[in-house]
Formats: sequence, structure tokens, C-alpha cells
Amino acid sequence: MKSLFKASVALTALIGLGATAAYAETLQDVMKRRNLTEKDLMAAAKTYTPTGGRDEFLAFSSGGQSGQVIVYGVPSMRILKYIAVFTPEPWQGYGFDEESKAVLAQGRMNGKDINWGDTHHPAISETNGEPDGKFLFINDKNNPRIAVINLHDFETQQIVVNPVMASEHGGAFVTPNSEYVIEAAQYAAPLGGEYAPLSEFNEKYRGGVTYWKFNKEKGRIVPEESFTIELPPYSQDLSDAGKLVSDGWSFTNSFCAERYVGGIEKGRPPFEAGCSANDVDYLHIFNWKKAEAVFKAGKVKKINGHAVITLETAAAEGIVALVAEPKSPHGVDVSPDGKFIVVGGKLDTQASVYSFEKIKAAIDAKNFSGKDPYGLPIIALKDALHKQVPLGLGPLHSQFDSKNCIVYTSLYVDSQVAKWDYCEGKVLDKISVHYNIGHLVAMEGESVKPKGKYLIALNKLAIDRFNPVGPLHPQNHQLIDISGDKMEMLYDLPIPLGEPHYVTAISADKIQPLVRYKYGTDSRTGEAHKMAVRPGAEKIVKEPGKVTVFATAIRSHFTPEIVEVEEGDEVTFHITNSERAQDEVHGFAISGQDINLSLEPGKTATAKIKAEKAGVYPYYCTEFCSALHLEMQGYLLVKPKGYKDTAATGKEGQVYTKADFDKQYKTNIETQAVIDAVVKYITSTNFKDFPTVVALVEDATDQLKFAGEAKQKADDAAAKQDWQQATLWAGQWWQYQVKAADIGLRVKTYLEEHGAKVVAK
Ligand code: K7E
Ligand code: CUA
Repeated sequence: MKSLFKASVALTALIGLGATAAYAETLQDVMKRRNLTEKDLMAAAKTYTPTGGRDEFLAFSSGGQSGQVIVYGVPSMRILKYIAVFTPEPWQGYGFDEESKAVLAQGRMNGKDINWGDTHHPAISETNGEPDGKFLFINDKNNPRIAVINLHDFETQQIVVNPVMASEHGGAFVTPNSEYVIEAAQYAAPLGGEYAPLSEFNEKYRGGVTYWKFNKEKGRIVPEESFTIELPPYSQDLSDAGKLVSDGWSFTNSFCAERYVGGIEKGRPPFEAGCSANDVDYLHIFNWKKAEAVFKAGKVKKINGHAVITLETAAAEGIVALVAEPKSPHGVDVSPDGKFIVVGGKLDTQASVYSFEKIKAAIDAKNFSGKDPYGLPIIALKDALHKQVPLGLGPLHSQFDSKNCIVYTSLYVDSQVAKWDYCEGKVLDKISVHYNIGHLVAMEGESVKPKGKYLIALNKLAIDRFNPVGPLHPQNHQLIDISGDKMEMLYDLPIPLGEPHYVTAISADKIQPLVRYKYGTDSRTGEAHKMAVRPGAEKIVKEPGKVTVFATAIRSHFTPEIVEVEEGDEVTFHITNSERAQDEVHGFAISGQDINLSLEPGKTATAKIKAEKAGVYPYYCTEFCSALHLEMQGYLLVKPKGYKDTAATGKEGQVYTKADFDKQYKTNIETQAVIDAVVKYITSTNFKDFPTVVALVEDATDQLKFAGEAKQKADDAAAKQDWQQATLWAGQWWQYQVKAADIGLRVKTYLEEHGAKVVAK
């Protein structure tokens, strides 16, 4: 009824608007007032998404130091979600419920909680070289870890710590069928975390690349089936997996092949000087299929229980080869057909395009120019290179277009994007972006079938770009139209959460998330929660020193509402959201206990506290879930040890009479008439053709069942002339009616908007 009222107010307003001038200003007026050009209008038209509109692509952005993932739509550039990954996030209950604490605990290092991550590279799971929208992986550079996010609910379900590296960077990159998630080290250190003096850098410090085996059915990385290839202490950087003709291979570049160790405090030149002294670094070429066979044959050394293929074995088995790269490379990207590998260079002006065919021929013919100090064969640059193309200052990362041979490369120093032809080796167009661009992303631009259309420049340091918000500025993601010959700037999106390095984008129709969980799901594992209860089965179990509450949440109450414990008790709430309607999420917070749960429909989550101090602790729902959301509350009463109730007897609250009961009863009968009318309308349509509606109708049916039960209790109490109980239960009966009516009206609107047909009288 409330919604009916709102709708009629809106309607009146709309009619009123029609009666006066529909638009006070013309488009020209607005352009003048806001100083907009026609080009601006065109850009706006290309990104503006009217209310209710959907995006064609979804972008998953690293959240940088926030340890999260940012999801936004393209081309609207509207932020849709922050996915909590390495960092607690209270809205999602992440790090506040016991289930997600267990996920975060997987990421502990040396017994320490690590409550942040320096996320760099997200990657979507792939099938036949195309992103399939099932899982998302992201790495943590500082604390070498990889997280697995299930895209059926956008929740982090696994964190694996690299058992041998001290830092990493070249992750997460996946092989074409997600067989492996690749993670390459960054700063060399003794594998496994042992101490070694820097004077033994050449002998004891090492790099590496880890191949994490991924089980697609289970959606989990399998550490026992994963292995690392030990590498020289060159700082490995980015990686990419081969595809199609180069499937079975992977590529990782490196910097500081000089193996220089700084030491300003000892009067030595800093790292930056010694690490860029030579003219070349190395592109590492891996035959991971061969490495996998060597691992399966057991030719490994165990470090911290993890299988490592030693440098010696790698060299002997021909698993790794090196190719010279221009000084201080960054970025390595394999072309959609798998034939070329594009490498940038922070201190270079040209991008290098390597030919996989040539590399393969050199390896097959053992055509090497020499060996590095660790016995790894080196392929001469001329024997591997397809072309070097001058692009501008500081080429970094590359992304591919849907058009053949077209690639886009970020130019860090120039703050530009170059569009060029890597087959022919010529520059086609350049666009200036706001400084300084790091990565860039094209739609499915790293897959075997890039989608083109849009490119996003991922810029750091957004000075002078947005309204100032203090010395720490947001970063700037700039949307560029790449559908024509010339690139066109469309839109700036400030990113106010860490320094995102990389973004991966996928066609939105490949992402098909759940709208609700199967009843009683532990979302952090995806499995049935053992502590879930159905409505009616709620209970409080008391053991010495321990109280366990099996609760449900539904609009607009928790069951139970009052929980009494004793000082010192360990109190555990297992709460199941028993809603079936989409988006009827509840929260659960207890005063002063560092608890907030997010309970989406069907989910079961656990809050655990120690009732250290006697007192009264209100708990409530933290999501505005219904008109009576504020009343969705309860009390945790922590009694002093040995407390005896000697309080004066009295009644809490108001006293009700027969008149109160009769008044409520009359309201309820009238409400029922409205509900009956809505039900009549719904059942006259083909509502069963709409799954969303079917779920809502089930939910409304539940509410009406509860209403009937409450009515029975009211009637029983009235028969005993207990007007107190009778009036309260009549009130509860009305609450259920209101919820049923509210859902009914949602259904009616949905059916009308989706063109339902009347099929019965
Ligand atoms: Cu910032 Cu990929 Cu970590 Cu380049 S990386 S920018
Ligand atoms: Cu449930 Cu507010």
C-alpha cells in the first residue's frame, strides 16, 4: 500500500510536468551553460547509459594497495562492486564472519595475519584461450600470494601463499584452458625464505616462476599439483602464456640482469643505477608442458614441501631459454594468434616484436649464441626478433584489437597510447592521455578473439584532473573509443582506491552470477553450511562457558531476538537468511564487538565473540531491508557471573485492550482485500514464464503462510481474552501481510514492465 501510494504520487508529478513546459532548457542552452562542444556531446552519447541500462563489458580492475578488486561497466564506467580479496571489508562481512576469516587465514605468512595486498594483475579463467567468466585470479606483489574469486557470487574463496618466493609480480596469468595460473618472482631472494648475505647474491639468491595447477571443477588451486621453476636472480617481471601455435609455452621478461645490489648507505650507487647499466635484459622462454612432465616424473627438489625444478634440471631438460631484451623491459604480451610476443621497455623508444616461430626454430636447432652464468641457453636477438618498432618514449604494455595485426601500446614517459601494426611494423595513430599511463586494457584484449571497441588507459597520478581531495589524488581510468581509425577520448573515471595496475575486461553476457544462494550456503566455500537452520528450528544451545545460537533472519526480525549469556561465555551466532526474494539482504552487527555480517538470501554466516564484559549489547540489521528495518533488532544480554534476577517485577512496554485488538483486526482484514486483488491479478497472467517472478511469488507465499500462523495465535489469545498477546500477534500478522503485499506489488510492476499477458479471467 505504501508503494501504491508512492506510485500515485510519482504519477501525479509526471502529469504535472507534462502540463507545464517539458524542458525549460534546450540542448543548446545546456551546451552553452556547461561549456560543452559537439565532440563532448558525441563522447557523452557514447558512454551515457540511461537508468536501467546495462553495460556491454565488465572490467575487473586491480585495487592496488587496497587489496581488493574493483568492478566497473564499460562503456558507462560506473563502478559496480569492490570485491574484498586480501583486505577485510565490512559491508561484505569479509574478515568479520568466521567463514571469511578462514579464507583470509589461508593468506597468513609465517604465522602473521597479512591484512592487505598490493594487487597488480587480475586474470579471468579461460576456455580455449577466451575468458569464460567463471573465476578471477589476482596476485599480491608484496606478499607473494594469488587469490581465487568465484564469479558466481564475486566472492574470494581461496588464497594461496607462494611457499618459495619473497615477492612476486608476474601473476596472475593463465594458460588457455586455465590449466595453470602463472606467478613470477620479482625481487630475488633465497628460495624458501632462508637467510643468505648479499655477498652471496649470485650463488644463493634466486628468482622463479610458479605454475599453480587449477582445478576448474572445484574452482581451486591445487598446491600439491603445482611446481616452481628456479631461475637466476634476474628480477623477473611480467608474464604471459602462449596460445594456439605457442600453447604449452610461457614468457616472462626480467630486469636487472646485471644482478646489481645497491647500498646507498655504504656509498654504493643505488639499485636504479646498477640495474640499468647493461644494454640488455632477458626474455625467459618456458616450455611449461615439458616442465610439467619433468615435475610429474619427480625430478624436483622439495622446498617447504613445494616442488621446485632446479636451475640445473631446467637447463639439462631444455625447459628454459633466454633471449636478449632491450634494457629495462616491461610488459610482455602474446598476440591473439600466438605467433608474436610484444615487449616494451621503460627506457627505450621502441617495442620489440619477437617471432615465436623463430624462437621455436632456434630452440629446436639448438641455435644458441651462448649460455648465461647459470647454464641457460641464450638465443641471439637477431634469431628471435620479428621487428623493432619505434613508438615513442617508455613503451610499457600492449593490448590487441579485434582487427588483425593491430595493437595498442602504452607510452609511459610520453603519456600516450600508440596504435600500431605489429605485422608490418608501422605506427598508425597516437592519442595523448592524461599522465602517466601504466597498463591499458582493450575488451578481451589478451584473448585469442579480442573484441575491440574500447580501450582504457590506466593512468597513475591524476594531478589537476578532478576536484582536489587532498594531497593523495585518485587515479584516472580513461575510456577511449577504438572503433574507428582514429582513437577518441570519451571519459575519465577517477579510481579512489589504491593504485590499480592492470584491468581485464570481458563481455558482460559471459558473467552469469547467482541472484540468491541455495538455502544454507557457506558462501566462502560454496558448500552447504552445517550450522544452517530452517525457520522454526532456531535454537540456543548452552554448554558450560559456551553459547551457540542457531538463528534466522527474515524481514524484519531475527529469531531469536533475545540472547542471554553469562560473562566470560564464548558466544557463536550462526545466522541463515531465510529470504527467497532477490536482494533481500540483511546485516548483523553487535555493539562494540567488531562484528558485521552480510547475509544475502540463502546464506549462512557465523559471528563469534567472547562476552568479556557484563552489559547490554543491542544487535541489529545493518541493511535497510524493509520499512521496519530499524525494528530488526535484538539484545545480547551478558549477565555478571552468578547473577540472580531480583529486579522488581513489571511489564516492559505498553498495555493493550480489546479496542486495540479490534482496531488492528479491522486493518488486517482490509489489508487482506488488497492482497487478494494483487494475487488475483498475478494469477491471471502468465507469471510462471518469468523465473524472477516465480521466486518472488514463492517468497510472498511464505510470508502469507507466516501471516496465517500469526493470525491463528492472535485468534487463540483473543479466545482467552488475553488482549495483550492477541494485539501483538495481530500486529505481527499485519507485518507479514505488509511484506507479502510489498512483494506482490514488486511482482505486478515487474510483470507490467516485462510485457506479461493476461491468460485467465
Ligand atoms: Cu604497474 Cu603490470 Cu605491476 Cu606495469 S605493472 S604499470
Ligand atoms: Cu534486515 Cu534491515
